[in-house]
Amino acid sequence: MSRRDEAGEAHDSEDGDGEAGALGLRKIIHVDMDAFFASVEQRDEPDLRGRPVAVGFAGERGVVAAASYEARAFGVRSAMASAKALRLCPELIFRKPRFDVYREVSRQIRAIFLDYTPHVEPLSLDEAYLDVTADMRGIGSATRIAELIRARIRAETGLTASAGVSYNKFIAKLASDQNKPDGLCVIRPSEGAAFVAGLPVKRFHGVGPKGAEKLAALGIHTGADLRTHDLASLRAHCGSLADYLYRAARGIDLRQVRADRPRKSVGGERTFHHDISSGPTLRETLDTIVEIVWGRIEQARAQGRTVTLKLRHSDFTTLTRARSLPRAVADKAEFAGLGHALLGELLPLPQPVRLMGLTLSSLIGEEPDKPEISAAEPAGQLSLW
Ligand code: DCP
Ligand code: MG
Repeated sequence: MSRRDEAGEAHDSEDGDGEAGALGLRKIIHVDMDAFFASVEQRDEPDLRGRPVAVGFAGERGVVAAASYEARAFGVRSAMASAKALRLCPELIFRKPRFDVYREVSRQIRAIFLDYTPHVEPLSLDEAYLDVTADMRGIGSATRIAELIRARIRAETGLTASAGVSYNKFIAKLASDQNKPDGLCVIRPSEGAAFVAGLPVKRFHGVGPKGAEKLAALGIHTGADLRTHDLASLRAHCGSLADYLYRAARGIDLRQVRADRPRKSVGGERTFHHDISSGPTLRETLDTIVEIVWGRIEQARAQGRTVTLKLRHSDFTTLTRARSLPRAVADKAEFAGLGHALLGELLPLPQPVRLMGLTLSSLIGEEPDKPEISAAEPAGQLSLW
């Protein structure tokens, strides 16, 4: 929708898209880098190009964070145990993650997005939603904007990205996955419902492996199956995700692209110079972290119900333990007490740790939209049940 201002120039209105906006019809691009960590390693080490590469640790407890498309041909996937990946692909080449480099690329692509719209919502280091309804540079179509962005990412980072272009976030994200790697997929409003009907629900953002199992137990495997269930039945079985799924099955998603997502947690973590396994040393470190984090909580005037303790082993496997109260954590002593109780459950440790973190979440007044999206790196598998 456009209107004419006094200077006679046509431009889109920022907020009121009238009827189309109310129906959730916007122009959304979802951009997602291809095999992100692995592609960065192949870019920076040309010998790795064209070969099966995994980013992660090869050790017994190691996990694959990212797999190059050459590795995927053997069945290697993110979150797979490294030992299994090596069985599937004995020539698999492992590289350790270099988060600083990934963060730098993430900054570069974000700067490119912001050249086309201020409405950029990052989901993780390598993906973001863009609302380009307003077409602020007068490029003419969302598809063209997506093409320009993909070309610039390639030119400026030496990496490829895939993009989905559609009328809402839900479909744009599914579309970006459709023609990976280095692909573009456009789903128009008239095509949305049919597109969704044909997809397995496990591809829906927010449906993790457990969610997919639950839906399968109800006989729901595809978008078309989902559509046969009414809202009441979904509410009975899927809790807070029901409304989202009900609309999703119809190709509808009313969520806005939110450039500044509310803060979801306040926390802090510490990486050790030497790996630690001694209980008393860990407890001392926890006290230091409590001091730092509680300072941040006070500064942010945050109030939250959930305390999460994170421990990362030297092979990067991570353990988390969380406890939630029915009300906000009252003070520093209670916060510390909960942290120590969580640590107590994990002691003695089977192997030393290199990092400890403590976080306060379920912040009062800041409960996020569904589905809950991890804004943190690396995304991991989202699960809403
Ligand atoms: N990542 C991770 N652990 C996971 C999943 C992902 O550490 N369980 C990291 C490594 C990935 C990056 O996040 O490179 C981006 O995740 P994606 O799900 O977008 O996967 P890729 O970019 O690797 O591949 P694709 O081409 O399928 O997007
Ligand atoms: Mg990706």
